[in-house]
Amino acid sequence: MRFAAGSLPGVPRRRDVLPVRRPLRRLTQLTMLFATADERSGAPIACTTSRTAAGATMPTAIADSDVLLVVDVQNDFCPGGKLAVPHGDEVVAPINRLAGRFRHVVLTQDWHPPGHRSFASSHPGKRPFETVAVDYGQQILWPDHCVQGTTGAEFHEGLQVPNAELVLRKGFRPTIDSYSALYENDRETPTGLAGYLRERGLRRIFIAGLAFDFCVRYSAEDAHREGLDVVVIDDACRSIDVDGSMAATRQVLATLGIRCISRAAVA
Ligand code: VGL
Ligand code: ZN
Repeated sequence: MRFAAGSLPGVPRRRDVLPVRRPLRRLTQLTMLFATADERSGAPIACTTSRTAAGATMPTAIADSDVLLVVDVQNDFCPGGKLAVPHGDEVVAPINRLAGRFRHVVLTQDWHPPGHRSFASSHPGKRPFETVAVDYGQQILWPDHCVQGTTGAEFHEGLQVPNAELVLRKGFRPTIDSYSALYENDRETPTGLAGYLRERGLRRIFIAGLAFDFCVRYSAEDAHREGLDVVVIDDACRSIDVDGSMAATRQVLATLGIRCISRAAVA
């Protein structure tokens, strides 16, 4: 099965997404082709970046009102883990370096109770990566992963982000999955992060981590919907790539005008 952009299983399509007015930039916005962050596919990621009239890529300077969101850099998403993302551990060192340059950093942690509804093992006769219909749409069934209190749910031991201000746990409600750091998969139940960012005056969010095509993607979409300026640092992400999910993610991000930039372009 292939999933159209905006209609991945586990997340219903929103009908109330309003276009957010982006500030007019003096730079020309061009859609560029970048090397993919996922070495399995070899396909390029279509990204939007900022270029000067002369054609030089403008680095994006980190400001005090920016936050780096580090998504789910946990053992179970790394090689050897229960839901290993290919090359997932390769994001650790780049994220450590990036995080030290941000004034504000938030970490997310996928944090499921045993027997979570998103686990294939909770659905007799179902196997991981099959889908089931749930209240909020189609849900991909995953191998048991990131179970609360287990080693698999811990951050990768190499992750060194001492300046992180908040660790946000998500996916702890037994019957609903939560890919996004802002809303659970019904796209209505808030995690509280949008309010936190708003109250703290953090208006631009850079996103890195695992997995590009699930938790990074939905965090980026929801942050954009909240009116935040969103930047995905694509070479500090890796993808699961289930049934075209990585291509669908590229398409959605490009359609929404969410910038994907490389680490090198973060000044
Ligand atoms: C994730 C699938 C299930 C992710 C979490 O972090 O992208 N994917 N739970
Ligand atoms: Zn999960």
